[in-house]
Amino acid sequence: MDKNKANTVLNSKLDAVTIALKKSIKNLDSYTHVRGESVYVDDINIRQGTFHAVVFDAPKAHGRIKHIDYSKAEALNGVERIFTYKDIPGKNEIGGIIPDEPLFAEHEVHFWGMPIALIVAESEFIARKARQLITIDIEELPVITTAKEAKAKGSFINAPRSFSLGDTEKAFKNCEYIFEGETFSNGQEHLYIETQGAYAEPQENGNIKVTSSTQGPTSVQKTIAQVLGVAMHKIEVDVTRLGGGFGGKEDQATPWAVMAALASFHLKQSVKIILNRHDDLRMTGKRHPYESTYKIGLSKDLKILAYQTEFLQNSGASADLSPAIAERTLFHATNSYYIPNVTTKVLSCKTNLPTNTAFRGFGGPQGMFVIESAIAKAAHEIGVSASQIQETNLLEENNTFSYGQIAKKVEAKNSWNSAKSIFNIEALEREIHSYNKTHINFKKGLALMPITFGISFTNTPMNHARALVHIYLDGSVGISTAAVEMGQGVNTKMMQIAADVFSIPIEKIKIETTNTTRVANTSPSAASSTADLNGKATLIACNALLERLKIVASEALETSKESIVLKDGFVYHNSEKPKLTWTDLINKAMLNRVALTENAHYATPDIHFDKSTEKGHPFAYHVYGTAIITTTVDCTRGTYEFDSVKIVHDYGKSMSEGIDLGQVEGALIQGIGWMTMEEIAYNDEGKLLSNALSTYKVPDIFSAPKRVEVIPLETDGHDLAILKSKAVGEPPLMYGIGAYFALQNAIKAFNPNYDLEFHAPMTPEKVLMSLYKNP
Ligand code: LUZ
Ligand code: MOS
Repeated sequence: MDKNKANTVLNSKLDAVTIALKKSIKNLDSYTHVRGESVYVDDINIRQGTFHAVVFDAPKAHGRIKHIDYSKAEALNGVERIFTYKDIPGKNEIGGIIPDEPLFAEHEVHFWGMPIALIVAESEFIARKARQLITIDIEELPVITTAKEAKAKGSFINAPRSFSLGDTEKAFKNCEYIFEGETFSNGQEHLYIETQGAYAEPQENGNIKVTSSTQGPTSVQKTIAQVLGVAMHKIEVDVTRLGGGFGGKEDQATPWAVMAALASFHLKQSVKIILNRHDDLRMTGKRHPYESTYKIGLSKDLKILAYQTEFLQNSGASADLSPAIAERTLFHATNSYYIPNVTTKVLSCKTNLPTNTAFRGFGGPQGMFVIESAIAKAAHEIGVSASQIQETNLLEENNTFSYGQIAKKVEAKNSWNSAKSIFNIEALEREIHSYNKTHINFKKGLALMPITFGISFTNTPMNHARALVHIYLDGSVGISTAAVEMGQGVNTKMMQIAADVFSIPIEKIKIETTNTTRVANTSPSAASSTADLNGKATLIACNALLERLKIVASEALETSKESIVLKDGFVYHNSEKPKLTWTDLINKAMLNRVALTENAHYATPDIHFDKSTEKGHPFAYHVYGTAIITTTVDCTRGTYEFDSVKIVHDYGKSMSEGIDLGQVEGALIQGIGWMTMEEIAYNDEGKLLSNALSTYKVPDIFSAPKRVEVIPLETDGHDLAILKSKAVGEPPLMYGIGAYFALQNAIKAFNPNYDLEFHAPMTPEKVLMSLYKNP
């Protein structure tokens, strides 16, 4: 190579290094996405002879199975076999927290869409045809679709939970104002673009490899082993990436993978199952709808002295993650506010809906909607703006949360005040005021939405991760962790970490698939904690390798380890011109028989929680922020637009600004969708009516706010966040809650008789009714 060319190559490499460490890096998956080369489960090259499977599910929400006739379906040409609970060699049980969920219904069905059998055929088309030939006779039983009904009938998943702080009863006696009310927030469909699916391939000795679109490879592995009655080491689960998860694949990717594995186990053939959109919508659970009651008490100067709630969680037919989600509702019941006297209670109500599950925020948003409703109600009745009450009660340093954690490095007021000043709230309010004065058929509304979200799995034992890092002979690096890439950019963050530690171009780093044989016993990619947990493990592994390599370099250069610096692909000794490149160093290490592989474990320090007292320190840290949302309502039609959302968000010190901004924007719009337009509907028989994208509206670019501005809050981050870059996956979803209250304020500007209702989503239909409602 001539010198010029070498220099060009060197320069381009240095550029790459700089870009890796610059925070402006793109999600590196976007290149294959754009080229259509990213591989999802349905894109895997399948083996010859692979069978295709379709699920036969309950056509009623509750009943006893009297008879099922599979004979016509079995006789169809191309149908290989139909599997039911009778074919399960191990346990017909897939519940993760509580063992209350069969893989296949045995004698009763508990929701419309509950899996009963798996039809395996030469093609998906034939399997679907066969499904139509199955007849079933069900003796119907009473159907419960709402949490309230379930409560009335004593139908629960588990025992209620309750958090308390101070003395709520006594505090209410000292309140100037007390308000009580009811709220409802509906469920939400995950609508991951890639539907649920899995591909199982038999290996020698009865081992099975399963490729799954799951956030939790270990739960898939564990559950397959349990259902098949085999050891976990016989099951290998591999995940390349997901086309979205949003919590919908934290637990509910499991049944399909188990079914594929079960069929593969019996047939000794590969089996693939991909739910089509209709099947996915009907068979899988969603965000939990909540029916809640609140009582809020304030002093004359608007301090919230007491707050009491009862949350009724509509858990659906079985537990799944409902108990953990219920818990997070309690953790976030007071959002960004300090309330000295709190009593919150949550009941997980068992109904005949598909088992509801994790969804971005994990019960937190449901809890936060209730306190924001209570504040809006109080403000309306007292005749002040909600923001006055919000501002008066924002968390401060060393305040105690109802669960005993002392708030530290609190940014609630900082983000609130920053948002107000950066975005000139007075001017905004004046603008809206004068607009509303001069317009009759259009009204604008504004709301502020502060957020405080705790980072860590609330179940302390889940907060751990491992990373396996190999440096290959040529200096390239391969990293395996438990992190599942689902569009959130976690792989890019892992690459940045390694590129940063080794100071080599990001192109030298590869993130391997998430695989249970390389990284075992993992927690799911969830709780916004994936980059923190897996990133910390990666950091520890890379640093250990770096220390080892520095010794190799110091020996080669005959100097002390401390004077060695690896920078931009070179080994520097003091400030001398480098004699060794990164690759030379790796070669030297190899010749010296130094291990170029490291396996590291990370467990979040300092966290704990005692369920017997409901007190502890469950979160590594909190994420804060404040959004200002403005809307314009067309008061003739009830339709609306969001003019702007202006956010000051606490990223800590973002390590990947582009990726994190993408997370904030996506979460915000998902939150607005939940609060304003996504309306899940079941009929009284428990049949899903919003069963297609024609009847279930998700936000598109036209319903996105006209303007979204996100300003990073100036802070120094947190040591328990990866490279001080705080978790960003879930918290910004809750900015969307402000959309509900902005709409409500616009309605109030039009209809002075409007008596506030807290019943989300605030669809255009509901807006229209509210505009013309007289109590
Ligand atoms: N999943 C989980 C989560 O198992 N525990 C959690 O605390 C959690 N939080 C948010 C999202 N998923
Ligand atoms: Mo989750 S709601 O899978 O972080």
